[in-house]
Amino acid sequence: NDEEASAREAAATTDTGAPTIFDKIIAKEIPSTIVYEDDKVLAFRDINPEAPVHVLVIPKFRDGLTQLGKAEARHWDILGELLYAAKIVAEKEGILDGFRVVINSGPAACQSVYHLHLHLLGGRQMKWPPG
Ligand code: IU
Repeated sequence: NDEEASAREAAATTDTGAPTIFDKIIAKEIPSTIVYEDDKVLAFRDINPEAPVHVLVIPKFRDGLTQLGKAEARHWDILGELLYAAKIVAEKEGILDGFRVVINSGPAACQSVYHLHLHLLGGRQMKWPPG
């Protein structure tokens, strides 16, 4: 079915370390709906939202951090910044009563863009477990 096909397609994307479309979004060469920005972090609305609020929170500097599975100790600060930015966005979006943060890391998790990003999802009742 369609869902399985898109999961396979996503899983087929590989981590080459090459620049991604998110670099163009950071550079504002591609438009996005930005909901939060500071010197280290950018948060923008997902083009294919899975919930009323679906925001991607990404580091502005990738520094080898294509996926969480490649994190090193030097990334501690940015990892904390991303999570805290998610809370700031959740507050701005009015979903502090309940929201979900997801990081897909690697093909088995269907990561499709190899620039670390955190999904902030909310605005509806979330289900558990995820697929
Ligand atoms: P994933 O965790 O790598 O699967 O998530 C990538 C997300 O990036 C996915 O939800 C896409 O809808 C989203 N996205 C986007 O918002 N803008 C884009 O130009 C592209 C993907 I390509």
